[in-house]
Amino acid sequence: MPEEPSNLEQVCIYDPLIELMARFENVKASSTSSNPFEGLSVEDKLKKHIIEGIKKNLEADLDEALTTYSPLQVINDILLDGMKTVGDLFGSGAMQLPFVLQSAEVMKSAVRYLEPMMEKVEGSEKGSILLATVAGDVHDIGKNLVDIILSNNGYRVVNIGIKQPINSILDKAAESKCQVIGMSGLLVKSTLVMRDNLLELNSRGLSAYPVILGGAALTRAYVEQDLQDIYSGSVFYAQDAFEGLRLMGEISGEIPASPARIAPPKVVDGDEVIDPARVRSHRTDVLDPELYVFAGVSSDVVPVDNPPALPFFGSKRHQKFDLFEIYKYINPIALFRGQWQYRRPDGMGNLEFTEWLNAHAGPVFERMKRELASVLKPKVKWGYFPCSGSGNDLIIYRDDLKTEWLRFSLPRQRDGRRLCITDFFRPGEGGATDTVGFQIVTIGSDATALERKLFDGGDYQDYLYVHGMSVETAEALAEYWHRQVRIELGIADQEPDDMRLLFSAKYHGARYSFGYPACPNLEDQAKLFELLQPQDIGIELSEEFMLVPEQSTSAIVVHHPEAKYFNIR
Ligand code: B1M
Repeated sequence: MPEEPSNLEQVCIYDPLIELMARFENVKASSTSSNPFEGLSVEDKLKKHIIEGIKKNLEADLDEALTTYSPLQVINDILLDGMKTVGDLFGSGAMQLPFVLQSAEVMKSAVRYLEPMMEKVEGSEKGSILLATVAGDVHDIGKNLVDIILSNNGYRVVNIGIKQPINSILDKAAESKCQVIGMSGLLVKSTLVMRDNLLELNSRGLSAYPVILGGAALTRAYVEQDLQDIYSGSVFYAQDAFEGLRLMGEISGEIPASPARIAPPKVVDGDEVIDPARVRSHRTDVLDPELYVFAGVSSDVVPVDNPPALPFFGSKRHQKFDLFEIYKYINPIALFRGQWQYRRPDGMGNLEFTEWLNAHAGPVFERMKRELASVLKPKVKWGYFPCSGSGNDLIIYRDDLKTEWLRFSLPRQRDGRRLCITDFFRPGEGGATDTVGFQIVTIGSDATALERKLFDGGDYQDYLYVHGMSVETAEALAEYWHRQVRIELGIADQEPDDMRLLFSAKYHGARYSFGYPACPNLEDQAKLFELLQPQDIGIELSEEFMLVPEQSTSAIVVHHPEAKYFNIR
C-alpha cells in the first residue's frame, strides 16, 4: 500500500511548526525555507522525522548522526526522545492515533537501518513483555497496537498471537525471558479466561510476573479489584496502548510508579474460587444461566396478527455486489472514531469535529474505498424459517411447518418490560405460527491477509486504516442486507431517508447478533450454521464459536415493529 501522501498539514490537528518551535530551541522561527529540515541540528532533524512521521532522507540523517553517536545512542537518546514527544502529544489530545502510528513506522525504519550496525548489548532494552490474545479469542488488532507502541518505544515485545492457551503464554514468556505478561481479549468469556490464567500463575508459583490486561470487555474495577484480589502478584488494567506504555515504564522503573498501583504481594490459594457475582459485576451482559431459567412474567409486547409469509423456505446465497453501494452503508462515526480512533480535541465542538473529520479522515476513507475494491469480497447467506415463540424459546420448524428442527433459548429481562426476543413472535408449540429471518455476511479473508502483510511490514498506519475499513465494511454489508431482508419480508415501510437514522436502527424490525446482550449465547452460532450452512460462502465456525474469516457477522432478523435493541438487566 503506498505511503500516505505528505498531507500532515491536512490531517494533523496540531500545528507542527509551532510544536517544533516550542520543543526545539534552535529552530529559527523566522525560517521560511521550503526545506523544513534546514537549519536544524542532526538531533532535531531526527526528532522531526519521528514526530512528523517523515521517512524521506531518514537514512541520510541517521548516517550524519552516526558520525557523532553510536547506533544505540541514536536510538536511546534521540529517536526515543522523539517518540516520547509523540506520546506526550497523543496524551494531551494534540495528536491522533493514525499519526502516532506513522511516527512508529519511521521509528521502526530507523531501528531496522541501525540494527545491523549494533552488537546486542545486554540491558539495552527498557523492559520486555510477552503479549498474547487469550485462548478462545481471535481479536488481534488491540494487542497489535500495543505491540507497535511498546516496541517502538524501546521495549522488547514477544507477540505470540491470538487464541493462546496459558501453557504457551508461560512457556514462551520463560523461553524469551520476558519480565511482564500482557494478555488481551475482547470477548466477555476472555475476562474469565484471564482470571483462570492468573489463578494458574498463582498455583505454579509464578506470581512474580507483573501482568497487564487489556480489552473491551474488561473494566478497571474488575481488574484492579476483583482480579487483583485473587492474584498474588501485581495485575494492571490498560485501557489503551498508551496506558500499557505508561505501565511498562512504571514496572521497569523507567518512570516512578504510583504507589497505589503496585499491590503488595499476597498469598492466594490457587484453587480459590472468586464470588461469581463479583465477576459479573463488571458487565451487564455476562452470560448468566439464571436468565435462561427465569421465565417470569412475559412482556407487554403483542405479536402481530398477520406475520409476513415466508419469502422462501431455507437459505440462499448472494455474492455479486457493487462494493461501492455497500460502502454507502458504512457508518463514518464508527469508522473514524471507533476504528481509526480520531478523538475530539478539547475545546472543539461536536459539529466542528464532525466537519473536521469529514475534511481530514474523509480523504483517507475515499482512498481506502478505492484501494480495497479488489480486496473486499462481499458474500451473504440468508434465509427464512417457520417459527413460534414458546416462553423463552424460539422454535424453528422444518418445511412441513410442524416438525421441530431446533430451538434457541433466549434470556428475558428480569425487570422493566421483561423483554425476551421470543415475545416478538406469535406463540405456539408443535406448529409454526410466525416467520423469522437469519443472515450471515463476510467480506472474505483477503483483508486479513493484507492486514497481516501491512503489520509485518511495519506499515502501521495503513494497517489501522485497512483493519478499520474492512470490519466496518462487514458491518455495512450486514446493514445493507438487512434492508434487502426487510424488502423481502414486506416490512420496508419505515425506511429512513437519512443514513444516520438507519445507523440508529430507525426502521421496521431489528437485527440481533448472537453474542450481544439480547441473545448473548455465542454457542447459538452453531444453530445458525445448521440453518444457513454458510460454509459455501467460505465462512467456518471455530471451536470457540467465532466466525472465520474475522470480518464476518451474523444475525437473527425479527420483523415485529416494536423489536429494538435491549439490554438484559
Ligand atoms: Co463484534 N463483538 N462481533 N464485531 N465487536 C464485540 C467484541 C462485542 C464486545 C460487542 C458487544 O457485545 N458489545 C461482542 C462480544 C461479546 C461477547 O463476548 N459475547 C461482539 C460480538 C458478539 C460479535 C459477533 C459474535 C456478532 C455476531 O456476528 N454474531 C461477531 C463475531 C465475529 C467473528 O467471530 N469473527 C462480531 C463481529 C464484529 C464485526 C466484524 C462487525 C466487527 C469487527 C470485529 C473484529 O474486530 N474482529 C465488530 C466490532 C467492530 C466490535 C466492537 C464494536 C469493536 C471492536 C474493535 O474493533 N475495537 C466490539 C465492542 C467493543 O469493543 N466496544 C465488538 C477497536 C480495537 C482497536 O480495540 O481491541 O479493544 P481493542 O483494543 C484497544 C483496547 O482494548 C486496548 O488497547 C487497544 C487500543 O486502544 N487493549 C489493550 C487491548 N488489548 C490490550 C492489551 C494490553 C493493553 C491494552 O496489554 C496487554
